[in-house]
Amino acid sequence: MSKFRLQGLIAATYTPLNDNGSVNVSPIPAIVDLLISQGVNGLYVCGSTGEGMSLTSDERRQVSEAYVKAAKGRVPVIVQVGHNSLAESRELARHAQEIGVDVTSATCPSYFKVGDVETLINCMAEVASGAPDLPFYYYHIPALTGSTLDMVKFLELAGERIPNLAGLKYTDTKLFEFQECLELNDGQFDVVWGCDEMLLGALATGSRAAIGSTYNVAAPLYQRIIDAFESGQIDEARRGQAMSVKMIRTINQFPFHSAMKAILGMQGISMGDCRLPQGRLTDEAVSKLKVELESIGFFDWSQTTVH
Ligand code: MN9
Repeated sequence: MSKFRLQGLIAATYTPLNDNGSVNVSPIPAIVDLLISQGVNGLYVCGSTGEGMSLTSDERRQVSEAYVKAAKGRVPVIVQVGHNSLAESRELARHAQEIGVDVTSATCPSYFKVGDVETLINCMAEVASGAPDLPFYYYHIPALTGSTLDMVKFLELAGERIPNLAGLKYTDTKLFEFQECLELNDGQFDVVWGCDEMLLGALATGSRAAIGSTYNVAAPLYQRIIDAFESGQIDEARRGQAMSVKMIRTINQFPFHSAMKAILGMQGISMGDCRLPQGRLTDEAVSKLKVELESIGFFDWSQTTVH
């Protein structure tokens, strides 16, 4: 595969739902315009953030189509197609390629755990072959899949077996492993950082792109961290990262993505609740979240005003 590279901040997008829990694609064009106006450089659709695993395959196709249409080629759209059924996953990848998605990505099966690198390669080869013309990123998220395999070994061996393997979405906190993956074979692979609260550490380690949920609500804060880091203002970058850590600690008191959807609501985008098993926040919890976010100045620094 040619050296495909993602760049900058990529929002792991949310899936808007109606009050009755059905998918509501109507706000997606406004969501995409807002994200782009806030400096977001790409969209990662139907991942953990987008509740991909809680949607039916038809809904996943519907949501992917809506994001591709809304992006209008302005930023790359990456669709997450992981599934416990590899046949279903491959079919979602095929659909993604058909509708003009730019990149596919997938978690590994997680009900039956993937116990060795060879098996992981066999699984991902099957999925990636559904969209052979698109770059493919394995979505490494051991906290959710339970698959804690060595990613350096995976890349070393998978590069030969998966022709369209571009790299990883790396959602773990092992900066040393992230660095090794980035530097493997003179930078053969694109390795995208997935832990928003450690973005600065990832930048110091060589990260060029990051995919995350909190870029939906505070992209300008993260852009300031990147700008400060790139211009050598490390104290300023650290101050920005500390604000992100505080924000995420505040949100983490609640079921995380349910709280994030409530925050998007406070910012003017009606997202509905999360599906079970994540569910909704009580009205009391939403009020508490708002008060605590106000107390850290979140609404002053999280977004830039667009005229
Ligand atoms: O994939 C996200 N991970 C999950 C990215 O949703 C499990 C992250 O962006 C986190 O939400 C974020 C906050 O912990 O780092």
